[in-house]
Amino acid sequence: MTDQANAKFTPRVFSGIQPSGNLTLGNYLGALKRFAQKQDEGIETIYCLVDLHAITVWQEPEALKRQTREAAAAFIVSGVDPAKSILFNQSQVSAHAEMAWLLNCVARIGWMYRMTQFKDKTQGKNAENSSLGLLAYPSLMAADILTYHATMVPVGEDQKQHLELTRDIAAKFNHDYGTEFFPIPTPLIEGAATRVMSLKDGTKKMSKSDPSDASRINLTDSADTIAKKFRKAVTDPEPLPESVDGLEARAEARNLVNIYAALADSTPADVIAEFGGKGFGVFKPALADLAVSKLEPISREMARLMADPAEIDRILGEGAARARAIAQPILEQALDLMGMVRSR
Ligand code: AQP
Repeated sequence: MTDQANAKFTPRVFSGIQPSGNLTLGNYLGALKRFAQKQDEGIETIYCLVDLHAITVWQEPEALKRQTREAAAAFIVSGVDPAKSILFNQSQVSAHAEMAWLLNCVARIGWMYRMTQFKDKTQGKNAENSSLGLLAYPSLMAADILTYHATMVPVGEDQKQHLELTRDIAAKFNHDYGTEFFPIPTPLIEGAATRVMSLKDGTKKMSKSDPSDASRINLTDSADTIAKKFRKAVTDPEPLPESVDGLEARAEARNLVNIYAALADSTPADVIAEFGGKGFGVFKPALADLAVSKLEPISREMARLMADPAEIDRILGEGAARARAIAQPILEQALDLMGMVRSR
């Protein structure tokens, strides 16, 4: 089935974030900010805190609860309105885990071993000793998306391979059961900051689980910390180039320019037009000021929402009930198609 065949499905956006730590500027620019934009385009939007994915690596239980509520607060502060979008945590809708099992029986083990995220996360360690869940992570992600018949998935560049796998799993299910039951979802990888890189190493993505806190901007960082982290960001000694092409071989400089462009809702060319020829002594403070002006209200508002965890839990519970109403009938149909007796 081609993407065109998705025409028979209601346009629907699904995406998720792992509550596996402090959300970063990468999560904000690559995902959260765009989630709110999609909602405001009037498309049906479903957003999920994927706590079942988070436990594929060890999570301290109390910390996981706090991080889940904090991530929910980050969604809301970034413009995801729980009255317009469905916002919930994955473990409250059991259809995700059930659909993941069905898809585990469709997907092939070799597909999982080929995933670069699995390779990255088990690098230097014994892959055999990682959780079975970490290997099956992409299959659960496919279940998240397909259980809602989502047609569009806004993600950062790092999730592209997992999205391709989701498409392969959907196509194999459709082929094996002679049906056009699942849409073939389209990844939406757009904007200047689809891959925000570490502030310490321009070849590594900014990640909430990086052992170095200095490598990332957390959404909960204070203004002083944000300014200090940008000041200390690794760069080369050259001034910024006069054209975007000059950023090609300069990963760290390119990263900071992309971050500036994404925060300012402009383009790298606009940033170069303003700062080309200037040194980092000028550019870094300007970037820090811009980042603080955008992120400080977010961290302040997140702290305010976190003061009322019961209200966050209520929002997530309400979102889960709405999500269940969509997911359960689709799961039932998938079970039926696969030959499971359904008592009515
Ligand atoms: N550095 C990034 N630049 C752009 N987008 C990013 N995303 C993550 N990091 C960047 C996007 O955020 C969404 C949620 O990602 P996730 O938290 O589910 O998992 P991840 O991609 O594995 O992010 P992390 O921060 O690296 O988490 P950990 O360290 O726990 O594995 C996705 O759309 C992702 O593309």
